[in-house]
Amino acid sequence: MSIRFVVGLLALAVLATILERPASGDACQYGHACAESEKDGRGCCPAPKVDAKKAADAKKAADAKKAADAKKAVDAKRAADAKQAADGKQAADAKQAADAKQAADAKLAADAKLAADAKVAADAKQAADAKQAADAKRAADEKQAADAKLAFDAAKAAATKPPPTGFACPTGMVHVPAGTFPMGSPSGQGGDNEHPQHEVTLSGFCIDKTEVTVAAYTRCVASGKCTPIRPKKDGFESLCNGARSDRQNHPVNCVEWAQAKAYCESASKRLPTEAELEYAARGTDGRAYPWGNDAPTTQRLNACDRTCRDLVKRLGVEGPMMYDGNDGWPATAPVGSFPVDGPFGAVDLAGNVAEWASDWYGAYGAGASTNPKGPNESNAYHVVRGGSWNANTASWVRGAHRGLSSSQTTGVGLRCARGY
Ligand SMILES: [Ca+2]
Ligand SMILES: [Ca+2]
Repeated sequence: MSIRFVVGLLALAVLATILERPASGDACQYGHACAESEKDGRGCCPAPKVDAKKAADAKKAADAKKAADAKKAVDAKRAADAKQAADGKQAADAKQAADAKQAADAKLAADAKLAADAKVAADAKQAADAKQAADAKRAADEKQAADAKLAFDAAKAAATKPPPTGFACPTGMVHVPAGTFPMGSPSGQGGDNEHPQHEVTLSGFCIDKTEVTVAAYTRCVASGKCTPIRPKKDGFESLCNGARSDRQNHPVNCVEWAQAKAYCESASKRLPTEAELEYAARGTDGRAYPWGNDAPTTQRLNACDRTCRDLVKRLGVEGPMMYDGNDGWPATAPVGSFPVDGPFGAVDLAGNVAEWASDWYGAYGAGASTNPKGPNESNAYHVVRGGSWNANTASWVRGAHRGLSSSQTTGVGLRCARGY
């Protein structure tokens, strides 16, 4: 017998020993309890019976959980994706809105700038246009003023040309040469209607040396060129000279303006203008009265002296006197009774009767003028100048004093003028 054989025999003997060793309870495969009758020879319970329903439920539960987990995961992913998408959309929208706002702001700013630029340009153009217009207006005004001055100077030169060689005024008239004088009164002097004092240039003219007499007017009536005086029944008609044979050399009074005008025209003359009457009374030196600046006296004119005051008082009118004395005449005096020449030789330009001017009465203009003729528009009044026998204040017989009347009075007569 060989060694190998012997060893083999020994191994088999060991193995047999192991297999024959008795089983013990703690070596059972399954740990659950079972009936004694079910135990095998080693006292071990058989394999437990499988509970198919429980397993199926468990599996189902496991499957459900797995499915739920999967769904949850899917949902979570979907929600995450949705959120991401929403966030992306929100961000995109925000960006889009921001871009739109930026674009709008940029457009707004650009528009505003454009508008501002346009306004600046428009303002600049407007200013330039206004300046151009102002310059043009100024230039036009200057030209107009220069032209007007040239025209005025030319008219003045033409108006003030000397009389023809050898010219003489008709009998009974005095020559008043062309000239320029300050018409009206300086500010602060004289009546309100004597302002503004303004420069007047007159052509030379002839003016009656005296007021028109009753005799002269009566001759005109006889010739058919004048109408008879019709005294108003005002209580003073006894002082109208026309019906009095003893007053043929007194000034005609109670004469209407239209009658005075007709009388002058009958003699190829005209009524003097207001400016001519003032110039004839004052000349160029601005004197207050025809004789100068001394106050009126009984020696210088026929005005309302004591006898005049008494006369009018008898007729129902009480008033002051111009001077306390007797100038010789309670009412009118024969023309030329006070031979105190005015600057050009006419007499009675202050007092006796005031005299109709051709002008309608109106306010003075401020500008210089040549041969002014008064307002173009008619009104109720014509100008009378010089004051009269019933003037009871020195102011009324000043050369600048402006009287006015709408009809005949005992204190208004006339004298005539003519040009050449
Ligand atoms: Ca008198
Ligand atoms: Ca007079």
